[in-house]
Amino acid sequence: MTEETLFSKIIDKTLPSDMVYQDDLVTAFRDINPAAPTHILIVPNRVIPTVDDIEDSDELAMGRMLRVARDLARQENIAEDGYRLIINCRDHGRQEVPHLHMHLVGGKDLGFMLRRES
Ligand code: DGP
Repeated sequence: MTEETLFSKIIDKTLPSDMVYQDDLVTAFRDINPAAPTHILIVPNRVIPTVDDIEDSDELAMGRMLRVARDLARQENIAEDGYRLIINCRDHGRQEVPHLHMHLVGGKDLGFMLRRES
């Protein structure tokens, strides 16, 4: 049996969320602690802990995540101004929830992505 995660409970609706999209492969819901006016998490329905755990057979779901991000950005009216898609991986990436997820963040100027080392 696949291990349950916080996000798999949101996917199967055991836990409540502000869900904005769901299909056979992916689910999207608003982040509980938004960093911008639009902050949506797009997750595969299958529990994939990190990017490093993606299998070849997940390719369709990974593509679906991007397609859904494009559509949700349009729905949220942030597509024209632009937005950022972020996937954190493990400790150095500061991944908190061990169920792969893509942040769709926008609705304001997000500044530079990372501080340069020099
Ligand atoms: P990351 O650091 O990339 O693992 O981001 C995890 C995100 O998950 C963080 O922005 C907050 C969000 N989050 C954590 N718990 C919940 C929850 O119970 N519901 C929702 N909607 N979002 C959550």
